[in-house]
Amino acid sequence: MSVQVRGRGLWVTCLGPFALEAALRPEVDWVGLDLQHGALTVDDVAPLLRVSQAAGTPTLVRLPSDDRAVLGRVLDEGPHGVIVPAVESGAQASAVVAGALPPPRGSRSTGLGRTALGLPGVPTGPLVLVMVETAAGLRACEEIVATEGLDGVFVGPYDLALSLGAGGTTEPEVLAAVREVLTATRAAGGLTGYFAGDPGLVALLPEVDLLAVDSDVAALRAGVAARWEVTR
Ligand code: 3PY
Ligand code: MG
Repeated sequence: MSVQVRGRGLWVTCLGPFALEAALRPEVDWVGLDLQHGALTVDDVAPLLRVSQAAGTPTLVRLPSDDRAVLGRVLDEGPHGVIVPAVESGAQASAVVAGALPPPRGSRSTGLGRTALGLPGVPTGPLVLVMVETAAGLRACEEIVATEGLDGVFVGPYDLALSLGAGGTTEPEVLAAVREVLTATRAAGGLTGYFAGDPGLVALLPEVDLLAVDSDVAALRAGVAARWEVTR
């Protein structure tokens, strides 16, 4: 069973299961568990998936790197998809797909994990997404989006801005680069997405399939600030 994951997502970097349960309001369409930055580790994935899957909220996991051992471990837990950071060539994207899919499409090993239990709400056909977020990834964008078996591309505007030597994500050069990746991805039939973290950025970019609105930490701080402001 592969799944539809679309809409506005919450990027989770530090929440435990109870806090995630509290954060999963109806307007949160999907969750991104971030294993690259923040406080989560691979051991946090299964307890957090239990919460999000009980709530019926599709959940993607952003991996720390393209390490296929970690990729396999995370996929065994049954997320709705994975996002592999900083992919810079078609060959690297193909290797990610091969590591994510079992034979005959790939070479991922099988074993007893949550996916093997046939649990309701646990997908067996996860999405495979890669991130374009460097100048090299941008140059290789056409070959990356053409990768057989790849479901889409998620843009990292913050790393992309750093890699392009730009002052911030809303600089014209960065916006043009993000638009270029989104356009190429859509033309290849893939899912498009990016991490926003700034409503100003969302206003300047086209609509995408997967919009990571902001992180749990940012939402927590904004919530505290708003509550304290009204009692000033
Ligand atoms: C980036 O913008 O570089 C990201 O990876 C967002 O998560
Ligand atoms: Mg990044």
